[in-house]
Amino acid sequence: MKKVITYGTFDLFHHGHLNLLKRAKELGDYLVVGVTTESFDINRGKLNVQQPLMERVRQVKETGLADEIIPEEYEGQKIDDIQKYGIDVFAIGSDWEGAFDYLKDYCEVVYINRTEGVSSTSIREQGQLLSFGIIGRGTMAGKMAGEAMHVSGIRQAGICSVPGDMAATCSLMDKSDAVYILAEPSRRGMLVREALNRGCHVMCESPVSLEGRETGSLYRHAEEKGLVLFDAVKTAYLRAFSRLVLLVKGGAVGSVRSIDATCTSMQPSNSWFYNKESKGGSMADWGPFVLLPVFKIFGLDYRECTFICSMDSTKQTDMFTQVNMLYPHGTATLRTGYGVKSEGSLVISGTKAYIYVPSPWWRTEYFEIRYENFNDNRRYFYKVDGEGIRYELAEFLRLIRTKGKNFTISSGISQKISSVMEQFMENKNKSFI
Ligand code: C2G
Repeated sequence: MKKVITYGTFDLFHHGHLNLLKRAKELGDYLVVGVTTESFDINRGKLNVQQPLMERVRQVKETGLADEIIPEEYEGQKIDDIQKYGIDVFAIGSDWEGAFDYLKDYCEVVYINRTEGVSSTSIREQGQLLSFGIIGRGTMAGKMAGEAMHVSGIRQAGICSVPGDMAATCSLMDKSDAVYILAEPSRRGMLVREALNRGCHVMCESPVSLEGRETGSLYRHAEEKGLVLFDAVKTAYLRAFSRLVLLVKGGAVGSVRSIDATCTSMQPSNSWFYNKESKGGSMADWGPFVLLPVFKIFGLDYRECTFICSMDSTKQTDMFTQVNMLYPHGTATLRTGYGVKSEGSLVISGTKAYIYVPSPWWRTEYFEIRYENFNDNRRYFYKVDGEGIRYELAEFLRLIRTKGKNFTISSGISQKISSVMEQFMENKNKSFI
């Protein structure tokens, strides 16, 4: 019996996929189809797959062409499968011409002519290409524009980089289905409201506003209008970070007693709003990042939150801030700084073990669970492509498409980040050094 194998994502199953499976089946007597898992697709940079694995498997099954369906989970699996299933022919579409010649050491490799004029990407984009405007300037605005190119389903509507030019800002909002807002912290709340009023979905740098109640009201406003308001703390959407949170919640380190997180850089990334009027500063920029693990792990009900702060006397903005938070069963020490050099690590200490995430933990690909006996230590790796912003962008698009709820950064977390900022700006429980 001649055994054939082929692989694919088979998202939004179309006649190109069907032709491919028919031709593959004709190459032998028995067809094995490998369907990619979500995590394998993310790893190879395919971020916009719309259907879950089991739905894609069902579609392949319904063709009646596959004798066996298996998940494709890791790089290098094809060689394992060829050996494990005794495969004679590996077949794949001609868009992969040459890419799998290395499998010729194991079986025959056939590239099947691709069906022209149809693809999952084109189906995804039909009539639902989201026009995306960027409001703000500085490194993140440029990075966002670059990363948007890696997420299919987005058409860039333009960038408005003149701070305070409301006419240009509103005209860009009117041309956009969704906007990314990276204005100075003091203007964000106002811009988010304007964008929502103009019917735009909004992705906003964190904090969304500098007042807890204002942020809460913006989320309610978005909900009433059927729009997505999305707090863009990109770390939350990195796989390493979300897996870390799941492990902690599952008890991997026991009960968590303390969280220590530090984010510092020598220069402010957006120096144009690093001044008193804009209310920028090390805490406004980095605060949401260091608060993220605390709110995800300890929850929102802290007992106390105090600040120790060092100010830049000319700009009258904070250069270094330490936040001390007290919870019923744990504590957090968070540090943010500009012009202060430190180890940008995250340590989560529990009763069984601790998690260590090396610098820069907010862009992490790697972390370790460390035990008393170092032989028990475990290491976790998750690749991050590009700037890592594409993952949050893909999630933003998914929420718009599915009208789903954001469990990664809920409106409650976003609102709490704003509340801490509000307390900080009002000099509540703040000492100066
Ligand atoms: N295909 C085709 N014609 C199209 C579209 C897709 O023949 N118009 C083929 C592809 O060449 C591939 C299969 O259908 O052989 C599945 O395509 P995708 O779902 O896009 O999967 P792909 O990303 O090509 O995954 O390990 C995964 C594989 O390497 C291929």
